[in-house]
Amino acid sequence: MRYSAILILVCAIPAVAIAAQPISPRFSADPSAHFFSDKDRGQYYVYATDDASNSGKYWDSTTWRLYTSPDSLSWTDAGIPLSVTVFKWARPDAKAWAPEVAHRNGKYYFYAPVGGDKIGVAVSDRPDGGYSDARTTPLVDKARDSNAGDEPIDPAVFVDNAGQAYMYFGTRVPKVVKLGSDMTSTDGAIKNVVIQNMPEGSQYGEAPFLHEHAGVYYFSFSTGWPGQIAYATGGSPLGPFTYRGVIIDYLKISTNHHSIVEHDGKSLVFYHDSLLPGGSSYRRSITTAPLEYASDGSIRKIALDPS
Ligand code: FUB
Repeated sequence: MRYSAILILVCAIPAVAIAAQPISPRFSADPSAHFFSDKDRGQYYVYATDDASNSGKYWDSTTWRLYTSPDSLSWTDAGIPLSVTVFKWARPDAKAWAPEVAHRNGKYYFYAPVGGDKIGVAVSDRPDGGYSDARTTPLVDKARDSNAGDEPIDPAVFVDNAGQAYMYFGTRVPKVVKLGSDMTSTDGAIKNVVIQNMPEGSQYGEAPFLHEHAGVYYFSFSTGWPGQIAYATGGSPLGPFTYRGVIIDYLKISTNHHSIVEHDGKSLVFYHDSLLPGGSSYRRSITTAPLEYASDGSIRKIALDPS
């Protein structure tokens, strides 16, 4: 199914004001956005939690969803790239939450939070399906790994210029662990991410994300339930990071979750809201907006559609 997202730029100073349209008429959330230059054509890929197949009362879907686009404007629903049944160690009714995918070594690695207490990793030769469990055990397991935190969910993977991969995850206390070059093993201990100068009353909640821009590492995250998407910057992927501000303000739903992709000089933030008819905290929809930096490296806050 093809679907056009129309972004109307209203004003760019000091905030980016947009009237946003969901990228798909299907309820989905927790976008993990990428531009993969696979074979002869590059495309945007957005991996998502599938809110259309949950009960409507909780995030209890057991499959993930994928959307693709050649230009970030016209989107195709590419179906189910993976379901929890790929992992034999998981209960078949385990909830499938915010996914992440990384492209390396000519393969695609799908980081899958399963059941709220484990993160699995699956591998495929292609980005849109064919994934199989890359291990026979979870990559992170609350019951097995010390310092995995209360809820090892919301993985986000970043690979630095030296080829070192890092995985961020967790609720309430942000976590980071180095990945081996195989992308399917951890390398060393799970550490807490330190965010300095958090404003009074604000805190880390969930949905961590790391990207690099102009030599600076940006650690962004949701501040809770409901949450803002806030960000902090630092000189190393391991932190510490210093709080800088808000990218996306509170939504009318209980969660906020985003990712950032830079391609061809264009920076986009993807997040979920409840813009579709029938939308709610459990019936979310994915939208996107341009991400802009000021000359001091700060990120301009997205002005949300007031409707
Ligand atoms: O979709 C389920 C959960 O809601 C995600 O893991 C969180 O980030 C929040 O968006």
